[in-house]
Amino acid sequence: MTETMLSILTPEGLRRAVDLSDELLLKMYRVMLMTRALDDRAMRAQRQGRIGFYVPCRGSEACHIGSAAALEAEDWIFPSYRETGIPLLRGLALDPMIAQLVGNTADIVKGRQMPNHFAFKDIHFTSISSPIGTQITQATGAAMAARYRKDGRVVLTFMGDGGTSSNDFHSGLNFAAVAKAPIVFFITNNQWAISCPVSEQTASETLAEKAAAYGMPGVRVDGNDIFAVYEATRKAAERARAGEGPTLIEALTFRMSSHTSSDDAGKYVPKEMFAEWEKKDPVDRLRNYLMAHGLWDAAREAALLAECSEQVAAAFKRVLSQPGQPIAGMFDDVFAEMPATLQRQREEFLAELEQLGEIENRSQAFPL
Ligand SMILES: Cc1ncc(C[n+]2csc(CCOP(=O)(O)OP(=O)(O)O)c2C)c(N)n1
Ligand SMILES: [Mg+2]
Repeated sequence: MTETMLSILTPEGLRRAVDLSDELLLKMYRVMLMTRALDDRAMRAQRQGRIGFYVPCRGSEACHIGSAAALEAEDWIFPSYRETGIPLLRGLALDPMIAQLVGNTADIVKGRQMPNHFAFKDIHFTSISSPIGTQITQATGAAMAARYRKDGRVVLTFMGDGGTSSNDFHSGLNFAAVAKAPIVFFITNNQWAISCPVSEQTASETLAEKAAAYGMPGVRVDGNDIFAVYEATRKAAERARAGEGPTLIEALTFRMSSHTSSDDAGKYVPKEMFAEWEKKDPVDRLRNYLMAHGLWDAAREAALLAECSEQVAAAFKRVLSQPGQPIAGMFDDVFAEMPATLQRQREEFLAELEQLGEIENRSQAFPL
């Protein structure tokens, strides 16, 4: 079974009208450029040893920015780990994101999560978890709760092509469909799960067709076409909010980077693939549309590029100027009242550190 792929944006314009205001288009474009600037700078900061680890999202900006833009601000996002643009779309400043990468005193989770594992409750963006697929069942549970509470909220959860092989994929989709939970399952099919190509991930022709087995609609979209992504998600969210249950969206895109800062995709992704997808860059495609429709020009492009890179550089500088987490803090926030045994360990540990003269010499380097 092969579904046709929803694609709306062509080099000549739109195949059909989409209910998307110029204002929102320009906002999404701005967030895409800011996300790229953050992505580039974060990778450089990792190479410079300023942060320990980063997960680039280059190439999949239209997938997560376009789909999140189709939701309401109160709706919950259960991310995978490559949805860096969503907090920015929801108005979060750069500083808390960068602080999470650095893990110093500016970080709201006190450096206790792995870098790039953001969690921003105020903007309804739940914590990223490393184990593949766990967010799918968590998101389903949250959507079922929303249905019981009748709070009108929709949940949008992301996973990669590799994530569709997880046990949570089955449990999450099955429960959600049976319970008619208000959830949108969004697969960012970037064709690779680290070095495993999608052809070795599944024998299904498409990932979207897996929806049929669960009794929900499956839609395949061009993931580098922000109009198609927005439109498919808007429809799925509308359906979810109307009590009609979940939808599975597969967005076809390409990871225009390595898996993470610890990987080198040049060792296993064919060079021609990079060249082919470079021509379909989602940021270029939206820019071309905006320019062709008089919504953008070269001067505005240059000004915005400069602004994004200055803002990201300034935010990194502000965050990096903050002190590291106090080492004794690792004993905090575990018990409401610290047990005597832990108290003793803490004192012994501090006495030992003092003896070694290491208390003042804490570096902020991440031990990877
Ligand atoms: C349960 C589990 N198994 C293996 C890993 C190691 N791992 C981290 S990312 C990844 C690949 C995931 O690929 P995909 O779902 O396509 O997402 P992408 O990285 O392409 O965005 C793997 C195997 C893990 N984190 N969790
Ligand atoms: Mg993948």
